Amino acid sequence: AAGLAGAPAPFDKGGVKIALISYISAGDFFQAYQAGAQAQAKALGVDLRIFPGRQNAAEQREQILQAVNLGAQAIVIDHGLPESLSDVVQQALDKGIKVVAFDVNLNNPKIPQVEQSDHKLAELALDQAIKDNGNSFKAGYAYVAGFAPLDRRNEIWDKVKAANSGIVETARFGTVSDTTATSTADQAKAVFRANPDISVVFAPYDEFARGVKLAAADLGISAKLKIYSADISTADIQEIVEDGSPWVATSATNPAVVGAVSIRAAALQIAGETVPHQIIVDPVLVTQKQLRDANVKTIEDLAKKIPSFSTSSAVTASWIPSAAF
Ligand code: SR1
Repeated sequence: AAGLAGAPAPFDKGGVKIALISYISAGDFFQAYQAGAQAQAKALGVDLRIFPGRQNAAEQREQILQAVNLGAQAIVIDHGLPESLSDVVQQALDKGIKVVAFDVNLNNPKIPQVEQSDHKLAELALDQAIKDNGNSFKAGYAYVAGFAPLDRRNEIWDKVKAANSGIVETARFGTVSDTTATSTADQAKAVFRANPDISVVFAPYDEFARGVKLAAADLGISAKLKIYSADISTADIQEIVEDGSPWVATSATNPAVVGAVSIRAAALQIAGETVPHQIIVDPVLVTQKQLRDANVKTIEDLAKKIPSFSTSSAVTASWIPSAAF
């Protein structure tokens, strides 16, 4: 494999292998995250092996062992259940393999943690919800405990409810699976039928928001509902700007940037450089009005309007070429 001119060893000679092991692969966020990781790996001349996730903890453990056996110099772990990972991750570390965690708390000082500033992400969406609806409304809340980003967003939801006694969480629902949006839609329909006074839904994962939007459309209640979410993709933008869409705001990073940052954190460690323990990619708030007013139809259009959306200064080095995506 060709080396990268001017880069430190082993990148100068090429042939570096990194494994990306996901817990979830379905959905726009995870596909864009993987595409960003792949683009950054290509720019670095890295052989990136992507192990698709199927929400299966046993399979993810097995994949970590496979990555160790195939000679990966670093492993990026994208989501997962910490309790099922710590021993196999320790085996990788013991063999000198570098590990990076994205959105899974592996609680190990040797493992840098990449996240999207989930607190800020939830704050941006909920500030907008209060701006639009005041601080007294009945809310539906889509949440599944045990996923680090959702748990961090939940901390802010709890704070907002505690600070605003008029915001009442009337129902909580949500499913994370290979059919998150449609399963969440089925749950949301039952929730809306039982609680016709819900006017706001906080759905801080785009697959949840799609499910809630689908349920509202099926029940014919889109006009009396407002959905606030996290994440963004081209398909999400189309659903947000559509006539009569109740999905009025989302706060998001560019997942491709987060993927690229994860690979850079792995590459820097392989090169023997120091990486901060916590690596944060900041989100921005995107409203339906902004998208409609600026005629934004795709992620690429959005990146042109908000240049900071396509880059992150986290974990860079002069020898690391930028990723093209
Ligand atoms: C089930 S966890 C889903 C979240 O992971 C990433 O942090 C995305 O932002 C998504 O909302």
